[in-house]
Amino acid sequence: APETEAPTEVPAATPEHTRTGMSKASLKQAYIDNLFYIQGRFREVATPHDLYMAAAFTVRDRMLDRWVKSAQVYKTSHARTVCYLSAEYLLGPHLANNLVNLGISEVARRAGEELDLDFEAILEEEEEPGLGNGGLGRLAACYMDSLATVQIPAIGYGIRYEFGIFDQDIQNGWQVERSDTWLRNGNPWEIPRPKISFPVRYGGHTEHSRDQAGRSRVRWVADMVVSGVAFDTPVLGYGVGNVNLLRLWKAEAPESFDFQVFNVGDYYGAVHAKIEAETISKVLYPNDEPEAGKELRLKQQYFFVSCSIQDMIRLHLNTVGPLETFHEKFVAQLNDTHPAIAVAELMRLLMDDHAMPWDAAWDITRNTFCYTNHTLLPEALETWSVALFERLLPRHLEIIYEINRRFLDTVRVRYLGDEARVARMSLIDETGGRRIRMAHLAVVGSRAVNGVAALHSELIKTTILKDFYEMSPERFHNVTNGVTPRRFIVVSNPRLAELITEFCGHDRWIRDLDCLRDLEEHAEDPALQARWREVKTAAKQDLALWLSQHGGVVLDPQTMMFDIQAKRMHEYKRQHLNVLHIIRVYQRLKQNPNLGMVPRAFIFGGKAAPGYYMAKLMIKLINSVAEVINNDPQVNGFIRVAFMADFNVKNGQRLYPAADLSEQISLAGKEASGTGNMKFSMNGALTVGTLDGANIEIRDEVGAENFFLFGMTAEEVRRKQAEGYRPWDYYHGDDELRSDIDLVTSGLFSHGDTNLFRPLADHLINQDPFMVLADYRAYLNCQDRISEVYDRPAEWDRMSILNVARMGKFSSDRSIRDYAERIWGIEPKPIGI
Ligand code: OX2
Repeated sequence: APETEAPTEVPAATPEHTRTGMSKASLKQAYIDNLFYIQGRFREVATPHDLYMAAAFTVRDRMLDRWVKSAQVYKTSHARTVCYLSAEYLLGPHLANNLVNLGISEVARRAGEELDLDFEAILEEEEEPGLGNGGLGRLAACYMDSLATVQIPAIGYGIRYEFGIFDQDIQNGWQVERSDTWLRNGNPWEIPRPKISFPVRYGGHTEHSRDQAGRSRVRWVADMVVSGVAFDTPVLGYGVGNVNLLRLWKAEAPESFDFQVFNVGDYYGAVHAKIEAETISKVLYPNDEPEAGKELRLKQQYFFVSCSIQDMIRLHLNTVGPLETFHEKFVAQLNDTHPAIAVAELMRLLMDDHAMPWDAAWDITRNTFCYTNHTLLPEALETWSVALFERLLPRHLEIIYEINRRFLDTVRVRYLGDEARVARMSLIDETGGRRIRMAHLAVVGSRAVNGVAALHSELIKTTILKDFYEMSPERFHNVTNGVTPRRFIVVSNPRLAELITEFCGHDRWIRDLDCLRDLEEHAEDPALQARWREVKTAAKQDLALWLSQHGGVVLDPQTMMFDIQAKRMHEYKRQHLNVLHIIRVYQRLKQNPNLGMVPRAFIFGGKAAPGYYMAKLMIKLINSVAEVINNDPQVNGFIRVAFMADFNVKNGQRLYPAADLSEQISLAGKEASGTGNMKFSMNGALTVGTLDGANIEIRDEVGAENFFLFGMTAEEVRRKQAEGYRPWDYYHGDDELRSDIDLVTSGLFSHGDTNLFRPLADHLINQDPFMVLADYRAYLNCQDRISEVYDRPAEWDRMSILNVARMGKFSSDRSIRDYAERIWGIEPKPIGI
């Protein structure tokens, strides 16, 4: 195509230029070419999806250009590499993020305009890969972004679920799940690697023998084989040449297996085997915390772990050589216990396939793995029945027994006669049915263990892993979680990003978030405050418009404070505490319609695990309260309630910029870290929160005076529980609380049905495991304070600016640097552009 652009543009484009060039002209030409050669379309007949695909391929080509260079440098320099093992990656839409990281958002937008494309519509067309449930999966995605940005060679290993987290509809106030079909229209970001595939075996038995040298050898004769095939997604760092790899495994029936069955004429048997194999990577388990305990889930865990470890061994043999140095080439981070079977799998591969003696294999294994714990909730700690293990992974069970035998001997020597301790620390829980404690396997098999926020890491040491901490305290660490400012500021809140850049005088903050401190000196500047407010109001307008178009709730962005709680639905996160506050305000307004109050929009978003009855009832309650309040003309000028259906990454990006107030109200000691708290605060929301998880550190950073704190501390919670917590005392001792709970069951919110919400109310009054009633009064008082401050805009804006200015610590870049320096011992490998 002839160049008609300004002289700074590349001259007459060669094919190479248009394929990877960053100028507007190259982008335009590449876009047209991709539409034609990949989608087989020209502009006039292209569907919106064709237009999106062409954009995605245009961006992908530019990433692949850098990817190849990264791979070459990593390979020839034998770079030490992090392997992040995670059953979940909650990636969110790729296109806008990749444009930002490539640094071509603006020029691409202009190219789009000149081609007469609707840029926003193209971005909207993307189906996000929702290969995770919530915080844990999103953390893995943030870490992939930061690993590339801080230039650490890394591979993310996981599962290419055909169906990710379900889509949530709200029907008649209830959650209805729809299957997520993100792959239906093809995924332009992944590259299938049919030649990178590994067999994964299940079942059967083991045969023990001795080789000629008299060493014992084990053969595992399995009775099922599936094949794991790699699908690679490039992950580009922001403003750097480094591209890392996200390698997700898809389960297929191995060809040879098919043929075997074919040869004996069992055609249907072969088809059945194929279906059974493919089932393994079919669907993501939709639980956030509680453990699923399903056989297919264990199959999934072993499936992706085995493929990943086999792949690491292959890479090592191809590049470095002898397996004795495996742990010098790789460090493998276990994202919770879901991949903990990796400890036994690496042992098995080193010993059985590579003839390594136990001690050498154990040395390598122990020096390869590190383990991150994400929860203290007892119901979320994974255990697998020994019987299931024996049936599915007989060889691994033997290895686990042997690890345990050797480990418990060291415990016995260290703590003479303390058999109770031995039983507590065992990898096998012998109380009740025999079960394998995956957290213990992960700890024993790892060089380092970490929690995800300061409080959480302390609690690990005093509760669930106390014995292990006492035995080897030097292996316990804290790495406070972080989130990527690229996706959660630059992509989702471009107006704020621009304003920050203007007042900081630079955009270095995007890769060095501590630079946001440069905003502090402007916190009281009326000029910044006015602009700050404009940006917030504009984001609220966007959200209000979107909500009115999706679900029909009308909110006033000019007058109303946007008070948002968006996260998985769970009793420990206490969405019902928020609802009790709404009901209190409602009752106050009904009693005194002339009550002068700051108008508020209470906005919720979050999915409930399909089998979690109480969480689903909370969704129904929120929607029922919304229906009554939003239709009551006496109050709906002051308060409105909205439930945003299908909270996912894309919808989260609409919420975070628009929040004035962020609800982080879990019972102290229950939320390991939380990361939504960081996303809101980075976008200028003030937090109402307990001293839980990363809230504590957020408050330390932004200053206690810029954070709305309420509620018991973890220590007070522990004491109250030990004394015997009696929620009914609170219920009977506080007239307003009683009246709010009674209103829930009065039938007002349920068209006269006094039974619908009874289980929820009864549970609060009688059990209240997450102490909603104990924190109720403190929460209300705090909320009243919040309304007062919101009435003083200059003060609120100042606090909001300071929150953003002091969020540097919560960049996932900082988390990754912490891991790299303190846990992995790994250096950046910079690759220029
Ligand atoms: C979540 C934790 O609940 C949350 O507090 C934390 O911020 C997040 O992980 C990332 O560390 N499943 N999800 C979590 O833990 C588990 C288990």
